[in-house]
Amino acid sequence: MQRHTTLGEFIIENQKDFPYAKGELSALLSSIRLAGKMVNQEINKAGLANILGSSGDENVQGEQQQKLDLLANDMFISTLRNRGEICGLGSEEMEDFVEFNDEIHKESKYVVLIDPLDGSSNIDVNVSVGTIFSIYRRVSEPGTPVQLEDFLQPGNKQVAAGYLVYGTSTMLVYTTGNGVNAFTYDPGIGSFFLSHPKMTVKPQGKIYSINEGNYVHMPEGVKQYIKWCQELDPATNRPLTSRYIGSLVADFHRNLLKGGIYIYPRGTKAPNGKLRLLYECNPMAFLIEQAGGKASDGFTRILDIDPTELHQRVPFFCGSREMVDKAEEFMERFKDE
Ligand code: AHM
Ligand code: MG
Repeated sequence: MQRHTTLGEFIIENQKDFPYAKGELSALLSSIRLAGKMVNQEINKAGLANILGSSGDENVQGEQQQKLDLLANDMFISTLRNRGEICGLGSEEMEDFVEFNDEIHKESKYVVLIDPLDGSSNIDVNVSVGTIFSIYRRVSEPGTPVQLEDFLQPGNKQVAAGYLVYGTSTMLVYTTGNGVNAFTYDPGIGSFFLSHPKMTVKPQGKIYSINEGNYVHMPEGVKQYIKWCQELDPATNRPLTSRYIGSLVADFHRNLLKGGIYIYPRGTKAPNGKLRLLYECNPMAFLIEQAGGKASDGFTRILDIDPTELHQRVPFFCGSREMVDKAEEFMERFKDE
């Protein structure tokens, strides 16, 4: 019988990649796995459990919060609070970061940033959603209260990042800076198994993913890039294919597997686009670079941006390297229009 590696085994086996770590990062990844399983269970029965729909509240960014947004947020916070690996957490669903200051968190070295339920407008229609996470070592002294500066670190300082995609199957995909590995959940057994080791993204794919409903508000460089995608590719005699789910995790996951580019540009009404740097773009940028791809804001590498706010937004171009290069070429050429 073929031997399948579980996520738990994989995390332990790879602990040696962190010469300074004493197992806290491994334990933290295990806690994220646990919270992900709990969220997965809720999502699977969402249509039955009266947890679909809006909660009636808005988050700090003025977006409607879905009941499941809040449930997922609570599950991640309580799971991570119950264990001692982190000293604080920032989330899309909360204006300020939370500090974990009980005895067990006193010496914790890590902070987490999450989007607990990305693409949540897709839940009610049974379309894939996800959870995105990003992990940093704190820069302030352990034993003192966690600070905003612990969260406002550039993406190139992430020690790990990943996502769960709750799709036709549930998967956990993560990197600790040593390649990207993906694990598929077997609900019968209750474990994630390594299904996609050492993932790489094609340098050039056939898919472009962008909300074209925003076309008239897009920068000229993006409009011109879309036109370029729609021209016939001499190799295939077809234009590129447009695919847009509206869940970043699901669009990213498909493009990672098949090759493609995801773009959420700035618009006339959204000068920095929609996506948030710290818990959406940075983790995805870390993953795509680890898979051999590229992520930028159209001009600058995402991972080199110095954040100034917890919920900072940034235009996002992410995916196959040559496709992002080409999109940047158009951005540069039309930057004054
Ligand atoms: P969310 O975190 O509130 O769900 O918002 C982020 C989502 C992304 O998953 C997705 O790519 C994007 O918003 C879709 O936005 P739009 O509907 O404007 O295309
Ligand atoms: Mg999101």
